[in-house]
Amino acid sequence: MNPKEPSRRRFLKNGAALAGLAVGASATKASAADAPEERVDLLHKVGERSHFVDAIRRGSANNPERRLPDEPRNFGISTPLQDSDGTVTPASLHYIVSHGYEPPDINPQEHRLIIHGMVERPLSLSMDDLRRLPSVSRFHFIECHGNSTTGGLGGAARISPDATVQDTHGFTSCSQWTGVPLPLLLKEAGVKKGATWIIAEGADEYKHSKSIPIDKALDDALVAYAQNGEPVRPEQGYPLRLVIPGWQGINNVKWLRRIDLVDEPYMGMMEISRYPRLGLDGKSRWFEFEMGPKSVITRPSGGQRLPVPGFYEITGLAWSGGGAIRRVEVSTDGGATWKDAELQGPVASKAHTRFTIPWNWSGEETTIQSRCTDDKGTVQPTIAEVAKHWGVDLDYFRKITLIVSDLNAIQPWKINRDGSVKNAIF
Ligand SMILES: Nc1nc2c(c(=O)[nH]1)N[C@H]1C(S)=C(S)[C@@H](COP(=O)(O)O)O[C@H]1N2
Ligand SMILES: [Mo]
Repeated sequence: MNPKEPSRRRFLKNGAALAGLAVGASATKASAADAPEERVDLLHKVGERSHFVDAIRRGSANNPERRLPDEPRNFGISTPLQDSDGTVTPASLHYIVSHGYEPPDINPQEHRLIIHGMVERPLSLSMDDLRRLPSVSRFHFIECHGNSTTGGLGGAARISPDATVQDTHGFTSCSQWTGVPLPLLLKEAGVKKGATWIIAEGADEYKHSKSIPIDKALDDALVAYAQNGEPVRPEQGYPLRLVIPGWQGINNVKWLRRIDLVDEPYMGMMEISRYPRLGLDGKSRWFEFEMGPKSVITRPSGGQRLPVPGFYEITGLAWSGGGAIRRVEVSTDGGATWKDAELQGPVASKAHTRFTIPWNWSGEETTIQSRCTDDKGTVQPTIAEVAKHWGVDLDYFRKITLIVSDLNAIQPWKINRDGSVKNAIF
């Protein structure tokens, strides 16, 4: 180290290193050595995380007024993004939106994917059939378009000053998905002239279905049987799910059992009841698909506390349905100036992208935020810019109780003098 430039290499000042050590040393809990023999044998077969790790998914309560009569539980369950590193979400922490239903218990030996409708050769494929076909593995985020919106998912928690990044942005996760490209399957079936939509249907209790334009199905859609190197988890659609990269989460049909080729959208229950975006003019926007560029700082973020002034790495995630993330800028002075963050490679298209930037916190009150730009050159807007674009005032976002879908506004976090971090979206 060059002694003339000590600050460039010495990050931890003001005793932060020792404070951190003290926390680790005080934690004493049972260790694996105490475990009975059978448990050790089991752990050798299938591992589990350390019992010191406490990151958990959280349920977001349904708005009782909008709850369907037979919807039993939480509308959605969110990912603890504040505890995330890198870009892959552990399957056990992937967010869940199953509209309150539990996953069906599907025997893969009996499961079939049927492709029919406007095709030359209808197909009925077993899981073994699918595994014999050429496969691809791709990193893609899935995101409910109610994520990071006001109203709807997260509800009041999303706009509360005490919101965590799990409350504000926990309805997105990213996995490496492995499976068969849907264009390959559709070619096998032979798409008939005039087929313009596919209707994908799941095997869940209410038979989730979604209308998807055939051009997207023939572009980069994927029929996935694996997630992060293991079979897709039950909550994510075991044994088979559709992955529609970069589009609203609702399109990624889980427990996929049927693809019907048709010449018009079918107006499935969820796509017409819950998911259209209601404007102030009383008109609904239907069939919006692509998720816009979005980024959020995950550390430091809402609910966390900076113990002392000094060095911190600011880190977060950026993603876009429009392609790869090209740039992330971070402001640590309330939006007055912006600096380019570093993107941790490799940067995948339509996938979470990790960004980092070094920061020295002076101990003064300030606001930190990130904004991203995607391949198409689209820049993430502020909430004021979104309001202007939609022709609404900011009160609209505060008062709305329905899902305001596709809100990709910049997320500011306020740092108080005592080091506490608060949601500063308003
Ligand atoms: N079969 C089925 N597929 C479904 C759903 C569902 O309820 N049933 N929910 C959709 C919605 S709205 C979202 S946001 C994503 C959530 O995927 P995840 O639960 O794996 O995170 O799945 C979609 N696919
Ligand atoms: Mo969703």
